[in-house]
Amino acid sequence: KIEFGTDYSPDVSYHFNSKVSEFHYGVRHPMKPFRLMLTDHLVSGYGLHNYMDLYETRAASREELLEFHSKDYIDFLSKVTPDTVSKLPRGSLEKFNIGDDCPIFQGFYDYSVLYAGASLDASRKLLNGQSEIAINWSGGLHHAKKSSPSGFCYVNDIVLSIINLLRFHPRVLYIDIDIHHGDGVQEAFYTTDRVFTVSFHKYNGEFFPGTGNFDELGCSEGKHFALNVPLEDGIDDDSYINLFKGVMDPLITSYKPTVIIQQCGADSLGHDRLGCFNLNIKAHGECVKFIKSFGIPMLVVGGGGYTPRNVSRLWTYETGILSGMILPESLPEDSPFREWFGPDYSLYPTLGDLYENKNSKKFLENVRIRCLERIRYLQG
Ligand code: VJV
Ligand code: CA
Ligand code: ZN
Repeated sequence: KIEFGTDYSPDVSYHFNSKVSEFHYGVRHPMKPFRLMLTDHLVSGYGLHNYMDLYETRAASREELLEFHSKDYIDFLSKVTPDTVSKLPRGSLEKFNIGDDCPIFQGFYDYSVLYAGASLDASRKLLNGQSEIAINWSGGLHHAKKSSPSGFCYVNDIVLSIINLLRFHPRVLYIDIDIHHGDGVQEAFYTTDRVFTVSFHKYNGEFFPGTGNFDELGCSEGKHFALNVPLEDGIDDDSYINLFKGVMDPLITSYKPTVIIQQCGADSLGHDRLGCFNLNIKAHGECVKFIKSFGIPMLVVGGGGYTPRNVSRLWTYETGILSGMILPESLPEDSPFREWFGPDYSLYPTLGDLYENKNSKKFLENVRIRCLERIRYLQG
């Protein structure tokens, strides 16, 4: 049933370790690593595993984490457990921002080094030319800082991979379509022109993490090498795609990145438990397809996404796009967890009908024009 597309790519690697999907942030916590298990079952149910190079990933080493994170912080992360966390001296939880968003759950360090190891493995495949596209759906944890966790993210696999790619790549482009601002990645490369960061996100000054206004554009050497695209609730497929292509096309043409990292947070889909956009799976996927069409080596990571059945549909659909395989709309019949996908059993059910679109045509046109003015600075 699965067919070769005209853009079938033989050099796609898929990096996963099913152990990451077995961790729990806590019963009512919105981040569910189990969504990665659902995704992997759909990907293999469609037979996509036969058209990619599969790698079971290993844990990132302490030395690799120290390329970005501070020694203090990694010492703390590697030692603290749910049993010891309650016995820590007052102030140390505050110091490291431990709380409801980033709980110390059983095995959280093993979980963190596994998703980071997968992104590092993926970046290595791109560096040595064995892959044109490398995929790690367990990565994309864009909020983690040098010395603190933030927004469900403990270590920043994206920053670590970019640091690795910078060993041989002169210009790295980071694209973030999670509904939240990619603050950790932006901050890490705010003063360099060798990494261009762009994030599309909901912004009103309050929505987590509170940053990502248009006026954050980088500083010193990095001035004009950060771009923020703040959006209102309820953006729909056509508005998002038009804006995304209208900005990314001139940006890629001017910046000429030698490698691209795309963060594909699924919380920008309609019906997400934390999000408030109206995107359908095909529209989100269209953004990935568009970036792929430039033919630049790509590292593709996951990120947010809090309605597990739709997260797994999206990342399966995008795995199809990236490998250049065409997937039938009806989900594989003999797949475990099939009951999660009823009553439609479709790869792309309608999701974009929940919120009123608060982004007027005028507002979006203004955002687009202001982005283009910024991009013009790149040509000097
Ligand atoms: O808005 C916040 C911060 C608070 C303080 C902590 N409380 C729990 C929530 C409000 C101000 N945090 C956000 C973090 C979003 C992280 C997104 C991560 C990504 O998608 O960009 C990348 C992976 C937030 N929004 C919703 C929640 N936290 C939330 C956290 C919970 C929860 C319900 C909602 C934590 C535990 C439990 N319920 C049981
Ligand atoms: Ca974003
Ligand atoms: Zn998010």
